[in-house]
Amino acid sequence: MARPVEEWVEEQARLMKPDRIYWVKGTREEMEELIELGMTEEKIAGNPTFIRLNHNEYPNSFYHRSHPSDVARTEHLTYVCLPTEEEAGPVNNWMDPGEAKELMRGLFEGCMKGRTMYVIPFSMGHPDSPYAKHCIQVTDSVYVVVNMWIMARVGEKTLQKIGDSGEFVKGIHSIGELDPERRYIMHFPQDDLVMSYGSGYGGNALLGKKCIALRLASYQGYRQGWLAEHMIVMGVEAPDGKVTYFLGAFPSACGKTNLAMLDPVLEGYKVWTLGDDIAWINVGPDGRLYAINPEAGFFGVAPGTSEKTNPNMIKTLKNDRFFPTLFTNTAIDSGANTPWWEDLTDEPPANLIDWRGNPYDPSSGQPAAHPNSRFTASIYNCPTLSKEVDNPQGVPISGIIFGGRRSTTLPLVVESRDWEHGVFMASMMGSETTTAATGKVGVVRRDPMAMRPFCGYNMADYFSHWLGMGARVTNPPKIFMVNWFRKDEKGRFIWPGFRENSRVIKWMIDRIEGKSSGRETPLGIIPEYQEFELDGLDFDREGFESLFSLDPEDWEKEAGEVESFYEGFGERLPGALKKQLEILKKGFRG
Ligand code: GTP
Ligand code: SPV
Ligand code: MN
Repeated sequence: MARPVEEWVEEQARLMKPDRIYWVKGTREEMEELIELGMTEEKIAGNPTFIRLNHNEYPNSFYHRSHPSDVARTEHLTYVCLPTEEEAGPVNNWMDPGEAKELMRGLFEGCMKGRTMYVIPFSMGHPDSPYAKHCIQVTDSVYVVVNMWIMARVGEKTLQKIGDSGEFVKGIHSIGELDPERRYIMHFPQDDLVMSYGSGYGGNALLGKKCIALRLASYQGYRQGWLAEHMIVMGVEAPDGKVTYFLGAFPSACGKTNLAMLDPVLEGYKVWTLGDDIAWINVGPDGRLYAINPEAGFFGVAPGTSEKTNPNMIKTLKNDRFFPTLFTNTAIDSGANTPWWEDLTDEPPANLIDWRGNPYDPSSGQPAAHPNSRFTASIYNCPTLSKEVDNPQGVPISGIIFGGRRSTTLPLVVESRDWEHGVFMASMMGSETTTAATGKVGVVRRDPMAMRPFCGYNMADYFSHWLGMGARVTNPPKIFMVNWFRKDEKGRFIWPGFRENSRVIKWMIDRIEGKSSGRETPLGIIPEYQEFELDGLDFDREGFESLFSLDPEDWEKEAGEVESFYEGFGERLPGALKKQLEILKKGFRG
């Protein structure tokens, strides 16, 4: 057994003083026992941790209601603790590592008295992948243990991999009092360490996810020459049987999960799912970019998911192969004892219980499910799972898609002229904020590569790293930018989106294969009307153009906003990006 792990765990136990230490083995029977415990003894804000749902409709599914003040990531309480503020950069919160550790030790001191400390050994990435990271998280939340079991590869294999090396990523977590005033998510990239206190929710508490697989890993990738990204991984099979692999970065709650398991409307096309949130990208032996999904499950946004928008996710949620599936902060249809959320069905069922546990009043104007309510489901339950999902080397990438949520300004799709231009486009990405994080919703903020909340070091250095990766790969993937969210004057989405997005993907594949020519604009290359598959959709030429119009005034404003965002990075910002911004401005001035 891995002695260095035991010593580290003992040290945490001396600090947090749990009544018991429980080493998670990672078996199904164990999860059944923990869920049972969560239904009987373990409580969150007075509620049982788990409630059994209707297993005829949703096999193996359980419901969880989190503390009402703990329903999303809290970016203002999330810190990157590198030695200097400059290294963390202007878009991260920073605290001196020594000071932060002292603060956290104060909070952790004795916090597990009367409770059990669960020790979760898990690997991010298939344990046999050369790119996998072996990790240990301690936590006092049964909910976190069960989620981690679905989301990561939990079990003794991780302990074997760590062995006596002492090399493992460390996560210390306690839900504490679930008090927003005593809540911090602290990252120590140089120590491969995360300390998280006061939240039991999602990215704040399932430390394998955003904390380890993105913030710590992005810093490691910067040091070691690879990338950790907020991206989906998917294969798209064309009618000729050829599979093209894509990465896709979209900010939180902006369509990654939907795209990752798209059911194409186009005859003969098929999407194969590899991941819906995180990708680790390495240069392979042949000089191409290869990606793995370090996770093993989906922690997906429930509202908006339906048979119409994402039939493959509905199948995933009803699949009984991998135990269990969890629903957090959705509503409950009390008649059927099934989860319900907005747009699951056209009409809400009668007798809903809302996400807070109260009878739902449809006339309240409030949603019944929390807008950031989520499900946790195994990727192995997904009907479109790629057979390459456990390939330790990953899959070779031909296209990278960056997407934002913009009512105006950005076209449906645009292709970059080359790698440098693509990195520039991704670096200036703006997107309207969503409920995935606390704070104001619907305001445009710069979210470069959809990584603003997840980059574990100075974003200017991150841009340099991206630029440098292009030079290291032979045959770099084509880079595209998309926007499914453009609206007309009446505020309606112009593009039907969801399954129809396969039309955009088809154009990308045609571009990768050199089968369509596109048209140059100051922003990049957009499709010609006649080369874009619109059969079966009600779009005439004018309608099509309204998806692609580039308004010079909008772009002058946009360029101004990018410029001031860039200014925040001072001298650290790569000159190539400033140069690209000047080219863009000149292009629109005509
Ligand atoms: P995280 O898990 O938070 O990282 O986000 P995600 O990007 O995986 O989010 P998800 O795919 O679940 O996005 C959900 C939101 O995007 C819902 O509000 C959907 O309605 C919306 N959405 C997804 N695809 C489309 C689309 O093609 N068109 C429109 N209009 N909305 C879409
Ligand atoms: C996101 O917010 O981007 C998520 C959900 O994927 S969470 O795990 O809570 O970060
Ligand atoms: Mn995400």
